[in-house]
Amino acid sequence: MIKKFLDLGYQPLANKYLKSYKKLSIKKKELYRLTVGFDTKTKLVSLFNKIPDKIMFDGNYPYKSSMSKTMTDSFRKLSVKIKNRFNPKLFLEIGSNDGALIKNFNKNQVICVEPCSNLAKITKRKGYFTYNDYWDLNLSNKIKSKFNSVDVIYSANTLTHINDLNQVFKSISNLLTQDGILIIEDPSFLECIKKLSYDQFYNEHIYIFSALSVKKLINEFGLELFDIEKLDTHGGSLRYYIKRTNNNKIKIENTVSKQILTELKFGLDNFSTYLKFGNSVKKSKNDLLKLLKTIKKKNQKIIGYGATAKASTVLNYCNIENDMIDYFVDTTPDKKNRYMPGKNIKIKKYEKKLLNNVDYVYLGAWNFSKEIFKKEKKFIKKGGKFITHVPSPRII
Ligand code: JHZ
Repeated sequence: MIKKFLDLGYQPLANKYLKSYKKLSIKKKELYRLTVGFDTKTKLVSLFNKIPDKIMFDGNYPYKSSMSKTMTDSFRKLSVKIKNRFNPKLFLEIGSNDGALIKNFNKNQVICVEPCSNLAKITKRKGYFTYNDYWDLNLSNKIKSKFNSVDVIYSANTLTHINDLNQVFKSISNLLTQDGILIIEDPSFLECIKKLSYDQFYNEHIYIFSALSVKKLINEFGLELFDIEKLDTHGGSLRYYIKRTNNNKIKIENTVSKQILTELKFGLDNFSTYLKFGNSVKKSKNDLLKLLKTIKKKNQKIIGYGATAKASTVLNYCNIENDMIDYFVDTTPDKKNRYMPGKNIKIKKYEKKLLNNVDYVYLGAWNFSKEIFKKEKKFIKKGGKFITHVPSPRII
């Protein structure tokens, strides 16, 4: 049974940055209710309102993984790890985005799968074999008929974006060699609770995984966890290493039971933990608004840094308009001169000078705060301050 624990109100589609501001309507289905639930049986956290893939991921998808050094560094390190530990002859990435990971592999070793045509074009142009398609059984069969099987399948921040998880894992199992490895990485729900980062919820994040839910989910497909790595990326992620249950050549590391125990100790199998989280989110909203209003009363200027999908949730849930945040800055070319989803807040192409005469910078990309603080030493030295809502609204 799926029980509701969080209601983030009516929200626009994240990652749809309009060219000009327009008030969106519920009637025209430009806004939808963002409510989140916990399945007491499967322990899986999911949105109630699931938007079809084709609406979310089209040929104008703006997000590019390569825009953040933290991510390109993380992918470079991972590629070395994969080569050393698994040495795949054939490597497949589901959701290859702009090729931030696969650029570290040989072209003849890699198959890319990317539904957004603007992104698939980039890896194709770089010479990587790319299927511009959604991950499902049809595609898996198509790949099977050409390549037979794949040694390592990897997917970061993608499987949680697909409605039909049963088909996802069936299609993976269909293609993996007997000794094949599946590696997935996604934000950890435990970290999300600890950091009160409710902005991890937006239409694309249909599911938020925990080790508990992944263990149960993959079991049905003859798959099991054999290692888990904790990552700092995207506000705290888990990298799950998965093998076929009947593959006894690989040892199951104690990182798996350790993570599951930590999650159980924290109460991730218990609905009351989720209800508590939902109540704390309401307080976080009030505290953030209080903080922003106090600053604005002093006529000080606040801008946003990182026009993230996460920030879209915060702005719309807290109803933050351009009388509080003047504009956002972002390095992504496709977000330039667009508007934050649902809000009359413009996104300007990042330039250092846009931080001149700014008193406070709200961290839309709080998950990259280390990288941003390093870049903005001058702003900090001149007395500029940052604002975040994670883990509680405050000035840094
Ligand atoms: P970032 C997207 O979410 C959507 P978002 C998606 N659903 C998902 O799961 C995650 O990514 C992985 C900018 N930036 O990664 C670049 C700067 O401008 O937190 C990006 O637009 N300057 C697929 O949007 C944004 O911030 C900088 O110095 O919440 C970061 O977006 C840095 C470091 C970033 O993901």
